[in-house]
Amino acid sequence: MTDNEDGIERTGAVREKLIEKKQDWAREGRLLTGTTADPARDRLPPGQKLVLDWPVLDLGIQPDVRPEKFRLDIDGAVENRIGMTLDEVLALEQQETISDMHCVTQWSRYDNRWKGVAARTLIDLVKPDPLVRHVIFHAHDGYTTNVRLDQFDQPDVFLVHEWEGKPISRQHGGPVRMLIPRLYLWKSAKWVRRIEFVIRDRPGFWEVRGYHNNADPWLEERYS
Ligand SMILES: Nc1nc2c(c(=O)[nH]1)N[C@H]1C(S)=C(S)[C@@H](COP(=O)(O)O)O[C@H]1N2
Ligand SMILES: [Mo]
Repeated sequence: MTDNEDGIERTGAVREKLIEKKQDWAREGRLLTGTTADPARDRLPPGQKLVLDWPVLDLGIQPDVRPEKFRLDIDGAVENRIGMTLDEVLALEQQETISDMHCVTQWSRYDNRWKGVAARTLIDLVKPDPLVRHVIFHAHDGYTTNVRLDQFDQPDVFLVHEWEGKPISRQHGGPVRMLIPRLYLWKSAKWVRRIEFVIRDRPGFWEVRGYHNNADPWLEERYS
């Protein structure tokens, strides 16, 4: 158990062996079928298998983000930098969305019902500089991931806090995580603590370890 200056407890340890194995897979191009699919016609992206449960994947550390300790900073190259408590996030306009999830380790899960704040609502709040092209997500376990601004600014992208009518559990990144359903799930940061708008791209945890920068499951962009 570790506890640091943000007062958030973390249990577990970074699973170095697992991270190395996934890095090897990326180097070898494991799981690649070499095909693409058309999201207008096919629901399951190439090489994916449908699951009914919801697997848990992370680096091995699960932060215990108590609701009263939750803070979300949205900053970088923006007109209004903001910091919000959980109550302040919940006071923003809430929307429901249903989406599929696709993980690079080959599982897909259909029809997940979420509740949260649309990416557009966040963008309107902070007003990114016109030069901003990318968004970096920082999480409480030290995880980071990056997407292009145009991938973030989509109607199905949300900061979510409910799944199937219940608060998102700690193991799935609660109280609040990102949801970017049209990209492989590693782009959806659990335990998000900071959303940073940037002019120049900066690859995240998996992106520097051989995963694709763009991560479109329909184009099977698993590895770079
Ligand atoms: N903070 C954080 N977010 C993360 C990860 C992580 O290790 N830490 N793993 C990513 C990966 S690789 C996947 S597949 C999904 C898994 O989300 P789940 O555990 O809710 O299925 O979270 C993504 N977001
Ligand atoms: Mo993943």
